[in-house]
Amino acid sequence: TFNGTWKVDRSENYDAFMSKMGVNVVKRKLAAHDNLKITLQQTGDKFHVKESSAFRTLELDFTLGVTFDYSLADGTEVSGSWKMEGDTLTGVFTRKDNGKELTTIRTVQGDEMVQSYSYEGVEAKRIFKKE
Ligand code: MYR
Repeated sequence: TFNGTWKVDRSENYDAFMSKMGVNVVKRKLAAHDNLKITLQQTGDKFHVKESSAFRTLELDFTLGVTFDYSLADGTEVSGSWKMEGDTLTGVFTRKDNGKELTTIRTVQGDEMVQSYSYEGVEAKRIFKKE
C-alpha cells in the first residue's frame, strides 16, 4: 500500500502545528516549501525510508512496534514507533526535550498518501502524491 515515492502536494494547518511545536517563523516559512519527498519500501514488518527535503536527505529503517530514535527536520529529537492497523500506519513519538507526545497517522486514499500530525491538541495534515 505504502510502497513508492511520495512527494508533498499540499498541507493543512501545518504552520499552526509547527508553531505549537515551537518552530520559529523563519524555519516555518522554509518548511512550507520544503519539497518533502518520502520513499517507503515495506518488507514484512520492516520499512526502509528515504526522506529528502530542502533541509536534508536521510535514510532509516524501522520495524513495526519497535521503538527507534528520529530527529525532526528542525533538530527536535523524538523516540517512538509505528504500528499498522489494517491499512493505517500510526506512529506515537515522544519528544526527548519535553516528554510530550506527537502522534502521526499515514493512510493511502486513492492515489494520495495522507499524513496527519497531532501535538498538544493541534492537528495538521500533509498530502502526498505518488511520483
Ligand atoms: C518515517 O517513517 O518517516 C520516519 C519516522 C517519522 C517520525 C515522526 C514524524 C513526525 C514529523 C513531524 C514534523 C513536525 C515538524 C515540526
